[in-house]
Amino acid sequence: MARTILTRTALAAVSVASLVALSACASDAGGEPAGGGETTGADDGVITLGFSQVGAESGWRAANTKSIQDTLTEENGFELKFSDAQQKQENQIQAIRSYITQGVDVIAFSPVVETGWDPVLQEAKAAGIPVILTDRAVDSSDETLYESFIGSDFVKEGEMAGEWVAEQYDGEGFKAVELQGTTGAAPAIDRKEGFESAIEGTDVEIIDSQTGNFTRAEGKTVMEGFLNKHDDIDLVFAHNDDMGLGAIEAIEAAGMTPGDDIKIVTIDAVKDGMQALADGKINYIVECNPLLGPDLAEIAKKVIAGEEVEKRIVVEDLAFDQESAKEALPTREY
Ligand code: GYE
Repeated sequence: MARTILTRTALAAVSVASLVALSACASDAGGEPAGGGETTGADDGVITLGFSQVGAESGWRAANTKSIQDTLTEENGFELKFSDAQQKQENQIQAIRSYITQGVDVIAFSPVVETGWDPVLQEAKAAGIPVILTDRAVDSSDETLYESFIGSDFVKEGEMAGEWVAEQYDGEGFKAVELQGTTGAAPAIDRKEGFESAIEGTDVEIIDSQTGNFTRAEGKTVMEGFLNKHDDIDLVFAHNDDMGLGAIEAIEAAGMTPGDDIKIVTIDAVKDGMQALADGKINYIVECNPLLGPDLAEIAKKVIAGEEVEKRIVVEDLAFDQESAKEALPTREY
C-alpha cells in the first residue's frame, strides 16, 4: 500500500458542545433516507454523513465512536447516520451500499480489514459520493477511490513497542508471545511488522503468535492457551490494551504476577490499560489516539466545499511507562 505521509496534530480545534445526546441523530444504515426525504447535496448547509464503524470490540473503539458522535452534530452542521458492523466486512459493505442508496453527502468508514473494498468504493465513486477513511487503511492500488485517510501510523506504533522491549530486555534471552489484532486488519498487520523489525538483531524471540481479535475475552482465551503450551513466557506483546487486560486475567488465574513474572506491552493507552500500567500489571503502552471526530468533521467540510484535502493525515501518538501513566491518568480523556 502506498503511504504518502503528511503530518499534523490529531486534534484540530473544533469545539464540541458538551452534553448533546447524540444518539438522537444517529440512525441505522437501513433507516430513513437522508435528511428525511431530501437527498444529495449539502445545499441546505447540513452535511449528511454515513459512517460505518468496525464494531464495539474495545475501549479504543468506544472512545472513537464517542468522538465521532460528539463531533458530527447538528450544531456542527452534520446529520450523522451511524452503523456498527460487528467486526464483519459484509456488514460494512451493506452499510456503505445503503448510504449510497440513501444519497448521503459523504461516506466515512473504518475498514475492518484492508482488502476487498474496490467494488463498493467504485459504486460510491460512480454515485458521486466522496469517501473518507478513518482509523484503518484499505489496501487498494486506486487512490482515487477515497479522498483522505485519517489515522495513526501503526507500523511506527509497533516499532515504538519493540524498541522499548529491545532497550529493556535485550541480552536476557526473552521469550515473547504475541496477541495479534483482527486478522487482515491494518493495525494487526502493521503493528506486527513494526514490532518484529524493532526486535530484529536482539535476542528477544517471539515463540508464539495468535489473533485475539482485539477483544478482552479472546485475549484471555488465547493467553490461557499460550500458558498451557509454554512454561517459559517472559513477555506478552498485545496489539491492544483490551487483549493485554485479558492476558492479565489469564496470568493471574495461572498463579503468576502480570507485570513481574510476565511483562506486558500493549498499544492504545485507553483508561483501563493506563490504570493497569499505573498498577504495575502492564509495563509499557504505546498510545493510539482514538479522537478522530474533529479531523473527520474538518475534512468532510472541506471535501463538500470542493477544497483540496491531504490524502494522508497521520495522528501523532505518545508512549507511557508507569510513572508517566500515573501523571496522565487524572486528565485522560479516554
Ligand atoms: O487499537 C483496537 C481497536 O483500529 C486502531 O482497533 C484501531 C484498533 C485499536 O479494536 O483497540
